[in-house]
Amino acid sequence: MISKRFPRMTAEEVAALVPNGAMVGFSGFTPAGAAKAVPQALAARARALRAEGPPYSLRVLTGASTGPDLDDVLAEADAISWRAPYQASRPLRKRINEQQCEFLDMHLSHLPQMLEFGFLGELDLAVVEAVDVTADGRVYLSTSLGLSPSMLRHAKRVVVELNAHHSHRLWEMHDIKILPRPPHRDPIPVSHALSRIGTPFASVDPERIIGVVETDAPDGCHAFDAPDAVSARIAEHVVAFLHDEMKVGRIPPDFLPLQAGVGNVANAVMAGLGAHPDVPPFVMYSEVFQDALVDLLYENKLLGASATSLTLSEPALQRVYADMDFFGQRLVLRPQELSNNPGIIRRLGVIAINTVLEADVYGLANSTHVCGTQLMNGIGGSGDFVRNAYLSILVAPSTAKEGRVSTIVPMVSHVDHTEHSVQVIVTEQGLADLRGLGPVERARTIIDHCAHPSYRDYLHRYVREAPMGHFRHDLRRCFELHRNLVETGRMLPEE
Ligand code: 0RQ
Repeated sequence: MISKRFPRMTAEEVAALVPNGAMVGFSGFTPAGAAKAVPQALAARARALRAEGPPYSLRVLTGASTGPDLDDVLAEADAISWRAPYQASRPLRKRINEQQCEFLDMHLSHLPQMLEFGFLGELDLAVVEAVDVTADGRVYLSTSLGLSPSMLRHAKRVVVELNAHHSHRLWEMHDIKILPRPPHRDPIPVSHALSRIGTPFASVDPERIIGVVETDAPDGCHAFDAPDAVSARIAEHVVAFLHDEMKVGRIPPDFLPLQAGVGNVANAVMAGLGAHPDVPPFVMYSEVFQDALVDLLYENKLLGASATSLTLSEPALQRVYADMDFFGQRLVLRPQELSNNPGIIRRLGVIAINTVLEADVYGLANSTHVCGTQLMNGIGGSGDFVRNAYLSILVAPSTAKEGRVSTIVPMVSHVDHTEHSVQVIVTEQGLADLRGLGPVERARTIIDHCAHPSYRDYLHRYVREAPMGHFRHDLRRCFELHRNLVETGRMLPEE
């Protein structure tokens, strides 16, 4: 029952209460469950104030990336001076790369604890989307949990955006627990992807709720394109590898939980695994639940999934809402500290599949910065999973920008994942199984199996001619390809 205790406010009334320089936390993990009305009103306020003269910008915290109604509008109004922990917005990215906005690129599982202990300063206001809020401060969140339970606990003031668009039965998927502070943490009793250990609602001190803003708006998550030839080929390699691993007993007959990053390749891999007749039904322990998984659940190929957000296109979300008796039991949404928890990922033996921008011939990988300087999105949850998975698989097309860029390079220009965490690299060219290989064999395997044929000679020559060492690297030439790209727009001259 939506409580009458809290005053109804307009988004503009809320925005008028937020001072320049405030730290504002918004719900949202991908566009799913993102606050929608207040960010737009804040952007309008920033524009209006700027026209009069005084500066106006905010420190913005969320669970992960958000939708166009949040990061895009605030960035376009130049209203973000500081942002964490992840973003995927073109206008915001531009401002970050032009140093108009500070960006903290963080492991998503770390964020709740950092907020708890005040590493990031005080949270002045939390604006959280929900489907219901009770007089005693129970907040029934919407399509993502992310950082919201922690923000509700720590924010000095809270505004609830009540979005009538969502199903009132979403709570059936929610499992919310905030971990006690270290050193008083017992083992987290999640022993299966679908274990439930908490409550279906988040809690807030009702005294801190200053108002409720009513909305009726979809999340606006995009549907994925049908897999292109490159994604489909990458998916084929991954699926064949996992199937072979099962045949030789390195994956048990009832399989292991899977995590797949966001994007077309991940979607294609999931569809490919689902279609393989010899891959048994499996569960997911992941971060986002996306479109391809809805059909897999109906086909009983996917037995259930743990995530922190329902990142579904509107038609897929409506299918879920129309059949909550079915989906409510098979999906568990958790706060990001638990969906991405390193201990649970290790305990369950998760197989993690994540996309990177580039990997080097030794298996270090860059997910975040083009040529070491230009932020793309951020590390997101990939580090939580890559570091702690039972099998960590990195995928990428072998080239980008119509072949002008090789994604296999002598040395990565920014390091997000080290060779210690990465077991398998896959491009459409093939799969490099790096387990048990030292640096020399790693380089040979990655170049021969993953690099595009037009870059293989260069890469082999680089390794052969580099000074001897445990790793062979030529410090004068290791970024030659990147330098060429910056200076000429391509890594190698046209043949
Ligand atoms: O450029 O946008 O101009 O077309 O990078 O590349 O191939 O479309 O791939 O959308 O899957 O994104 C790593 C960014 C891949 C993503 C990354 C250019 C390319 C294109 C995008 P355009 P694609 P995707 C958990 C998992 C980190 C977070 C993560 C990501 C654009 O997967 O952000 O894993 N990962 N989260 O042309 C120059 C290269 C390039 C390059 C690609 N080597 N050099 N440009 N591009 N490789 C989920 C969450 O945490 C929410």
